[in-house]
Amino acid sequence: MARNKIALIGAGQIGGTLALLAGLKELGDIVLFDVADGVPDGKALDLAQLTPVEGFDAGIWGASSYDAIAGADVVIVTAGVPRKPGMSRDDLLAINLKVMEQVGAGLRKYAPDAFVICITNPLDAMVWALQRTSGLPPEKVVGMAGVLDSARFRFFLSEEFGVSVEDVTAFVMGGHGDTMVPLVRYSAVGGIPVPDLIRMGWTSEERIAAIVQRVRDGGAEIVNLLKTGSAFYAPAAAAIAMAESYLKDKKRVLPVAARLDGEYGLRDIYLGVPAVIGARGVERIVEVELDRSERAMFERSVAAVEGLVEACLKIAPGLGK
Ligand code: A3D
Repeated sequence: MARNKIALIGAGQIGGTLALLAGLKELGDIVLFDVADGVPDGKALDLAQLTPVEGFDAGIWGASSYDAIAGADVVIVTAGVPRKPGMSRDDLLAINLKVMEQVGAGLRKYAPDAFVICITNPLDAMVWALQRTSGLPPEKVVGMAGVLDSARFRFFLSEEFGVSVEDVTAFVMGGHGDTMVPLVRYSAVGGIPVPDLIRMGWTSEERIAAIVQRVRDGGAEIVNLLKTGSAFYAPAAAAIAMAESYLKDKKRVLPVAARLDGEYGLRDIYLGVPAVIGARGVERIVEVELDRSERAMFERSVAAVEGLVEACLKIAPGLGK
């Protein structure tokens, strides 16, 4: 059986880490694509030279033309520019929307059967645009944010309780950004819901509220420390977990930005929801019950994402059909 092929569009900080993790996990051969002259080739060569040391077999190549992604099973998209000082969110949106148009055309032509994971920000709008520009089936185009945001929540909870990260489950829904919805009620330690742990005196409501806020600010906390660039190890690991669930038909239940088609009363919008990821892509969206305050947070998040999509449509009205 031939190896799987994984194409990485964008060979920056996250792209390089994705290639390393995909290689170490032997998920398949890897193509790194980027418009920056020499960068994908340099990173691919460096990584290829790591394979004898780590002892895995994978072809790792750099590329600057889209034909190199032909036949990819999984495509992970990080192409774009980060927000620079003085640049508004709308400026960033306009630039990265253009990038999604290019990537979408490449996918449509060379990798129409791939499972596509978008990471480029602003996430929920970019994955929506990528599905539109590529024309790929919505169940095969998803965004990565919830796995990362939930991982941050899990890590902070594990620190709070002094327990293994393995035994902490946590759950973040909604759009990626200030309005994300960390769901305390659906987060647990060894199966014990966090509200029960508060009642048991393991922690307090105030401390959990502070953790929830830290999750919301998780990206900014790292940007402020790094000064240049944003988080890349954990975002890459999160996308690899999604790719692995698809390639191995694991049917993991992961929070992903998925296209809603009536779920949560919404249509034609990408939003972070729990979903079963298997060989058919998004195989099922889980509609969890939200209480009144969770619903209010979720609706704020929906409004924020709708605002971003409207901004995309102003720039590229053709995407609206
Ligand atoms: P960075 O290291 O700048 O890599 C981006 C790469 O994209 C660069 O190598 C560019 O040369 C390349 N690029 C730019 N334009 C194109 C194009 N038209 N075609 C192909 N490649 C192009 O950034 P990064 O890897 O740190 O982050 C990548 C993206 O992920 C950014 O948009 C971040 O904001 C986003 N991000 C999202 C999350 C989420 O949780 C959703 C977390 C962290 C980062």
